[in-house]
Amino acid sequence: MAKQVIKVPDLGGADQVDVIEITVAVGDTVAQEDSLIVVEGDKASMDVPAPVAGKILSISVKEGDKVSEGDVIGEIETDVAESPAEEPTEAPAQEEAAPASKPKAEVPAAATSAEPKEETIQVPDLGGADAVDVIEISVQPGDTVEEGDSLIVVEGDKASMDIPSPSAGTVVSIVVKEGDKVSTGDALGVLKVAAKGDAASPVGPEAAPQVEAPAKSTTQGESEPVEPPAAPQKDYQLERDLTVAAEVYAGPAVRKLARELGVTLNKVKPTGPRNRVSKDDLHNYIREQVKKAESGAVGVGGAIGIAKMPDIDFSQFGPVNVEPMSKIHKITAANMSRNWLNVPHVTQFDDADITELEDFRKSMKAEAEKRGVKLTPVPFLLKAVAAALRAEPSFNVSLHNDGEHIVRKDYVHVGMAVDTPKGLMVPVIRDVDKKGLYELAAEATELALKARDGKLKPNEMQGACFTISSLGAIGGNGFTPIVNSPEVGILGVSKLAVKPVWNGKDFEPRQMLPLALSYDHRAVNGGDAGRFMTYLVSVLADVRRLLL
Ligand code: CAO
Repeated sequence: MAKQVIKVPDLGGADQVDVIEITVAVGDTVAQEDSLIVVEGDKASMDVPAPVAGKILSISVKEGDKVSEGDVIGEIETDVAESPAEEPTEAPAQEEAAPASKPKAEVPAAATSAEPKEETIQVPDLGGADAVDVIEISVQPGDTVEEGDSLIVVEGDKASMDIPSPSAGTVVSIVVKEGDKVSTGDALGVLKVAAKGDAASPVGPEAAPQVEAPAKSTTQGESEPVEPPAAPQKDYQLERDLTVAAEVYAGPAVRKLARELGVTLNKVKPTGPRNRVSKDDLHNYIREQVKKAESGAVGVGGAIGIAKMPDIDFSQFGPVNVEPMSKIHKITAANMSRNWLNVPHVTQFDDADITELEDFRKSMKAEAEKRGVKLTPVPFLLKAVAAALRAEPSFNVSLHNDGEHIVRKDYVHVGMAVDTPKGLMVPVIRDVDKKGLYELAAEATELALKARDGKLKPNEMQGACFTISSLGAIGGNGFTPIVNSPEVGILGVSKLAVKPVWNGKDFEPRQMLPLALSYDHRAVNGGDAGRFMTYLVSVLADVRRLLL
């Protein structure tokens, strides 16, 4: 057994390519040349294969990272005992593994004429790969191309790559078609090279860049830097799209275009050979989507299109005054639509018997006032919700945006909806489970005041696991609150009412607090919610349970 560091192989001069897929997990056993990760640059995507057979000990990169040749991507335990002195990171297998990444330093057959000149376009050095498939023809005769524009896309066993135009000019002819097999040096077509004042760019295998193809050779020998993709902010949606898209057959140019247009490739109907998505497929997809959106059609059996609301001139019905919405109101409206449309809501109702809680609260009111705090039902609700989140940890979760993971939280921060003149604000009380009732009452009052004065800081409105929305002081006997996603649930509290409750012998007047629990049914099931609500109601019915 020997441990071997796995490094990124020669990328043909490309630098800082994106890791778009991790194809193995720690503990996986792989054969030599099995794909470990997939990287993608401006013009090509390629697998980074296992240099040897063995067991994956670690993977030190993640999707979205940028890597360059020689970067460590993980460790593998090989079956073969190696000499300790041997540094095995540049295993020979890598050479084969990156077939398209070995540029040859051949001298270009440079054209030096200043006149426009027709030149044969040849397949560049494919790094030893032979008879690769032509999977896409990106240009047609008459097209004007810039140096570096993709002419055709080829695909071998381990990588697909664009064959870029060696010079700026006009495509005279393309002599290959999709499905053909080509090798280094094969003629692809003829290019009329634009006149240049200086020596023209080389034409032929030597000139073409390899995997990443950044080397738009200039006379100074500069290479143009690989165009960095959009700044990789932490965007779960993008990560998920990349993961899904990585499972689709498409050339690098198509992938790049899809990324720019925000299209998830697996939604596009492929028409190319081997179910490959072409640029035309992508354009057709976008055209269809635009048509659907414009017609306002409601989709059947697939994505739901939402019919646009008609513009109505209300003044035709009577006098009106049209006012601008506050910024908070606009943000709230956008968030409500987003949450309402994205989160499959279920709302469960119950009444908590808070007769004893109310007796206790009222008996403590004077003492609380001496301490400068107002003891309303809200601090009790905060404390009870925190206890329920701890007692039912399956409810203290969020659905990860990738739709494949559940985030379990070991903290209990609770949001509290506050009605302000400018709109709804939701300050967050942190570590509610660790705070006493007076402390919670003081904090709730302070945050509500800050919210009404517009003085909440952004970090005072972030990080809640759950929200309480209390309309108890206003009225009503029930409402269905909207989950403040990515939180898992929200408790709508209505006005306390004295109701007759059967105690087994008689109807007894009890102070009943109507509760409505809305939750994200993707993240939790009805059973979790039922247990959460039952526990919550039992704690509110007997606050001594909070001490247990
Ligand atoms: N039933 C009956 N009375 C209640 C009650 C309930 N469920 N909850 C509170 N009350 C009483 C309080 O005890 C208090 O009475 P006293 O003054 O006699 O003690 C009175 O109503 C007013 O309470 P409050 O509003 O000062 O304080 P609170 O702790 O109940 O609420 C806060 C604080 C910030 C939650 C509240 O002021 C608020 O803004 N609520 C609106 C939230 C909202 O808009 N939700 C909807 C969101 S979705 O659109």
